[in-house]
Amino acid sequence: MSLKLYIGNYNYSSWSLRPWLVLRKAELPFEEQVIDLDIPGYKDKLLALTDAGTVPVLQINDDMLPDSLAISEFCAKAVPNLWPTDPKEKAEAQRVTKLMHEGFQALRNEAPMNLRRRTSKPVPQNCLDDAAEMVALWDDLLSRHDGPFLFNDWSIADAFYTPAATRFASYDLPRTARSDTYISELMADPDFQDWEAEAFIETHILPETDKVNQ
Ligand SMILES: N[C@@H](CCC(=O)N[C@@H](CS)C(=O)NCC(=O)O)C(=O)O
Repeated sequence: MSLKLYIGNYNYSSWSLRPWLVLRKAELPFEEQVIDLDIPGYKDKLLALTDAGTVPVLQINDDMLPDSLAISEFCAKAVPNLWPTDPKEKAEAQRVTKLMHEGFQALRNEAPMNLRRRTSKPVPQNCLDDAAEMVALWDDLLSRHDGPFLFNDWSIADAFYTPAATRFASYDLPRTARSDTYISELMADPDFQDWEAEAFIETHILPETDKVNQ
């Protein structure tokens, strides 16, 4: 089976980072190709891959699979233990992953992933509300597990919250000591650090994203 993951820019593409981490943890060999976002012609390139017109897209032999969660589920079918093995834990991990896939809109808009960014400028209240809701969710899960991850061992849920964790660091968002430890754990992950290293040498800039909260 040959796998190729089309991704957006390392510094900004939170949706791309998620399945990239899952593929790494699954130890599935894959090629990756960056498509520079927000430049003339970029949308045509995305639409040439799939009708979704977004990245990430996983090419599986000759088939194209868009969407971070669908790609992660594909990996979970191929490789066990990307979800918790206990059925109740798995259902809860899938629920909180879906929550991240569909929600926290204000946090996503007002504090977009921008790995090179470090600022302490105040963010709007709706963003703070999302951040507080996320911290409460993490604290609840971490209090019921031994850690260091949301469901003890690393799972797809942690992949989905990794880009969110970076936003707490980038925008200096309030968090509890327990959540701060979790954020540090995700950001110290060697696979995440490989991705972050690419973001630090990447030269493509998304000016609109860089302007958020300036
Ligand atoms: N629900 C999709 C969202 C993907 C998405 O919005 N990706 C962004 C990059 S992070 C994108 O392709 N943006 C380009 C555009 O919308 O024109 C997923 O989970 O993969």
